[in-house]
Amino acid sequence: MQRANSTEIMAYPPPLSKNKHLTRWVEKMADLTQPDNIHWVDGSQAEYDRLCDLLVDTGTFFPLDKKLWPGCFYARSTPNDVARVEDRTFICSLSKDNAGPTNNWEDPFAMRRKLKQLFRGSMKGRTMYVLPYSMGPLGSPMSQIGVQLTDSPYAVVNMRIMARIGAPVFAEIDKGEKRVVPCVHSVGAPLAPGEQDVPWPCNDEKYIVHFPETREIWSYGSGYGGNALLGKKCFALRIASNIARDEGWMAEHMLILGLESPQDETGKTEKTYVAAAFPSACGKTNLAMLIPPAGFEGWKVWTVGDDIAWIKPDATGQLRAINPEAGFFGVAPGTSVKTNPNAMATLARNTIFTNVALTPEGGVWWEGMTDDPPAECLDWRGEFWTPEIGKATGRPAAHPNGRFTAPASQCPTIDPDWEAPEGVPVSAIIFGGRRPTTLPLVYQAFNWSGGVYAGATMGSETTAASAGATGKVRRDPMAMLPFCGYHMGDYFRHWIKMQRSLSVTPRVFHVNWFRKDETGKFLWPGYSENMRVLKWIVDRVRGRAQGKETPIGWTPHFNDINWQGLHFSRETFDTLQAVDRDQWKREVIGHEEFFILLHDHLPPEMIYERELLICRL
Ligand code: TSX
Ligand code: MN
Repeated sequence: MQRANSTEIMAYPPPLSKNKHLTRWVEKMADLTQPDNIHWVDGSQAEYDRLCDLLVDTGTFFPLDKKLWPGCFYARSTPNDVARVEDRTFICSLSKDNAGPTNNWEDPFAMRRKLKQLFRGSMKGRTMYVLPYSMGPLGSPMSQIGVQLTDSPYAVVNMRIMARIGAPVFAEIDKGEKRVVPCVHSVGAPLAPGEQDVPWPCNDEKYIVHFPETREIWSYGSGYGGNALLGKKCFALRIASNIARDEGWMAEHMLILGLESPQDETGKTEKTYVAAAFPSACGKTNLAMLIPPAGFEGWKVWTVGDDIAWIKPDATGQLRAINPEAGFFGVAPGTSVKTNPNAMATLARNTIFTNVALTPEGGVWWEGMTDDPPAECLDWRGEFWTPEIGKATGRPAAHPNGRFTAPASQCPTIDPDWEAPEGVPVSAIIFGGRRPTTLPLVYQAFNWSGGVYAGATMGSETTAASAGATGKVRRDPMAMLPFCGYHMGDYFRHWIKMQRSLSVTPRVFHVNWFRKDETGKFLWPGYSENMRVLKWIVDRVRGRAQGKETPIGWTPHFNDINWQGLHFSRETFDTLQAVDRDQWKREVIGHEEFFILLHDHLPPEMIYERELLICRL
């Protein structure tokens, strides 16, 4: 051991785990990163309160008004640390071929050398938190455990909302029955003795690194969201997708919701669960918390999760899903009582806001929250902002990626079974995208491989908020492009193979809330009205609704949809559902263009499906 005082550091507070592997690894990492203290996270409310006080003292947190926003805190990041950094995200598999062309790859041995160099002394002057977490309900056979070493108390308090953490997880680790995924995180801003800390420490140089074979995560230089809350994208998607492929299950970028019918004559209701994948900016959280419109009296929509689904066949061959998370890390701008009243109720208390605007009353505000902006506020940079200044400079008050971290348990529509250890049964999988043309409001794939093809070829129009040219289709298979921890072609093959372990195959659908007419107007009102589409999906799953056969799949007849409470013309419906053969011929060329990138790993089923589609057109 290099440092004479390392056992001293370990002595107080005492390690909360007796697991020798764990304690030795913590010691080894402390020797590398040289923190001043080691804090074993127990996950208690008292500890959370103390950490929030500490964050207030260092200027990271501002406590919001206790009457307006009880238990809420406000944080601002530095302007160079506002989002996930995809170009600094690496999948360091042993062979480059395993990472595939859609991931950044570096040689794992070279990367380890680089990381050792970066992490050497990186926690000087700070406390290293030993943060154990369970993705999924504690003790569920579908849950997975990680331990994140981090020098960011901001990461710890966010993780307490987003995952199950602390002493009960150490107890689970000490049983020794489950794999533990080691995660090391440093903001990369060591402090010299006596040096004053800044509100948001981070480093210009960032590395978000995954070692899929050894199931390890190393994150350096960022304190923000997906870069720092390692249980979320890094573990629950990139590492878990590798584990899932090896073990025969699926780690997906999907929301999960339950649709409950009104009571029948005998008082019984029917509950149908669906999982849905959408690229960013399609309103996934809004759909997960949907409120049925007029005409759907007695129907209930239940929220299980808004971002990630772990889906596994049970002993009978039925797919079951858990939400591995315990909170919502949602985009604030655009969220309002009009677009998502359930989200607004969820984030009304015990929530952490990052990079939104701060009002003089000690409240938060963001674009789209209310019709009228506050007369004045401090923007996400901490600068004085008025609607006039906003107009003149074009600067929004909240960062477009400003976030809320809120406990899922506070969602008014949280499903009674959202923490069921065995998960909920999944009857349908929905893919979707933001497509101004070509794709109808809804269609059902003919079968599983047709559904996998629909997911593999899905895409979304690039918006002003996304990088690159606006108005082009960006392919984002199963919404997993930035999150699949191995070769995308092998991922399609895994999807195809999953069917063999199923006794009932979930039905697969594609939806598009965003089709426009020639004048650029949205053809579909969206939001609550999407319930009408979900109801058709339920009816198809239950074998009740007739489908209309088209070249791309089954679509609803006008009268298969419940139109009660909405004036919607048959003519607009026909435009919305039209399958235009010429547009679709261009579309398949787009599929081919994307497939070329993956050709040497593409499962033959994808080629066959494309050929069959061309023949039907
Ligand atoms: O979240 C959205 N959903 C899903 C809701 C359950 N949004 C917001 C997307 C950005 C995150 C939508 N925007 C949806 C939608 O279904 N649809 C649209 C497009 C749209 C926007 C405004 C109108 C209609 C459609 N307004 C009027 O028709 C008045
Ligand atoms: Mn997501």
